[in-house]
Amino acid sequence: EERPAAGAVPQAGDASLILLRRIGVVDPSSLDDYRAHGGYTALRRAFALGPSEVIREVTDSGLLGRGGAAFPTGRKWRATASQPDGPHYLVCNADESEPGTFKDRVLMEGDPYALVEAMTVAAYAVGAHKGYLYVRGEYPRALRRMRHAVDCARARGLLGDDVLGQGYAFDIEIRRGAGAYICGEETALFNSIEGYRGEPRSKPPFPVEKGLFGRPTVENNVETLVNVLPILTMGAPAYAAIGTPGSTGPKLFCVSGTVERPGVYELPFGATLGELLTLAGLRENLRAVLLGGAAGGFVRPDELDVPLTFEGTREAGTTLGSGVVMAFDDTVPMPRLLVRIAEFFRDESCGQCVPCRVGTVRQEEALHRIVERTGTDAADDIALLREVGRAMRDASICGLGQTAWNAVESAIDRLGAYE
Ligand code: L3W
Ligand code: SF4
Repeated sequence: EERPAAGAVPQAGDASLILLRRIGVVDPSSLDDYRAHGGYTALRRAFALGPSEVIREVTDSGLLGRGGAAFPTGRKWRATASQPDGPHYLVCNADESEPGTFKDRVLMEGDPYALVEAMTVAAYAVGAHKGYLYVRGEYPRALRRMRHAVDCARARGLLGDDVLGQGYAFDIEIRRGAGAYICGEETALFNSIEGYRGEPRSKPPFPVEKGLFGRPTVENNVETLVNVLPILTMGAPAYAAIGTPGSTGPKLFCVSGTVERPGVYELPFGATLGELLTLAGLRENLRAVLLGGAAGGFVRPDELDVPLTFEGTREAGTTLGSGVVMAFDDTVPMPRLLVRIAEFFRDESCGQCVPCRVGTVRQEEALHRIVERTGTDAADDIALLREVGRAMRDASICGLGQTAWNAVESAIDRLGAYE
């Protein structure tokens, strides 16, 4: 089996890495190699602590969800574990589809047993005996490696009726997505697993109460779960000392666009955008950086000192999202780029609610008109974009519609995209 795509992890082999430390180092097909590189020490510690103490460690670590919304993981686990009526489920969201996001692919391709172990820890903590891993359909290599890892773990008693001989039953079923961005929304993902159309449900009730098959469910992103391993092996205080008080631990950043060395980078929270881009080989004539993906926002070249934390990017008027950092130099035509983002949202809207179904079409039309008029008087269309954008943000059912205007708005207000 091949190693991860060349160049996917420019820091590969760096001993100071935490989340990426085994990537490009271990043989991703070998359970023995995983164990030889520290695998399964976290699960042993989890069994020694017991479920409630595992949740306490995760809470004390300050871990926030890495899928984009930064919800406290410990709170989510505690809320699920405290639901009296089971069965409880664990779902790992590996439907990584945000444009410019490719960190979970690298984790699954390069260190698949880490995710199997992390899912087992999470399931044990919340009392789930069944876990689903929902892998993006366009990730065939990740899917293959995860399937192999799950099968080997089961064959060696690390999944199944008696995990590690500790009397705890847990198994993982892998599901493959079929190409819809919206199935990464947590409740659309439940519908997809249950065999229904991938349409988001209204929240509340939150999945911690009524999730998969209407049962208490923890759904976490791949990177979120993988963080639980160092939290258990190094202990919550040591983990929480990494990063900033508001954003603890290490973070993966997906750097793409006009840089010399695109790829997945690991840095502690709090490094600045400029530091990250310097590592990735910033080119001259930088025009803008998109943070947080299509649902995120742009920052200007004079804002590279923004700290890469959830709170720092929020203060700067954007979002860290799932860790997308897309650089654009001045050869990239910004109005065309915005049309492309609008096309994406129009295409991926599930159509269930009017603000998003109609709003994403109107947004794309207005942006097309602006491009076709090659810059002459765009004021009316910009006013329309603001009105439609407000309606989408306020009235859409889910994050797709609520964020579909973010990047366009920031390009207009911060970059002066049509001036
Ligand atoms: C219990 C409460 N649980 C919230 C849970 C909720 C969910 C999590 C976050 O994602 C982001 C957006 C983009 N009791 C709770 C509760 N929860 N209140 O916390 O919930 P929420 O609603 O804030 O966000 P969300 O809809 O899960 C929206 C990002 O996702 N995005 C795309 C991401 C793409 C990727 C990828 O490709 N890997 O992640 C698009 O919008 O950043 O901020 O679990 O149940 N009171
Ligand atoms: Fe579907 Fe868009 Fe409504 Fe979300 S906001 S439920 S994607 S139509």
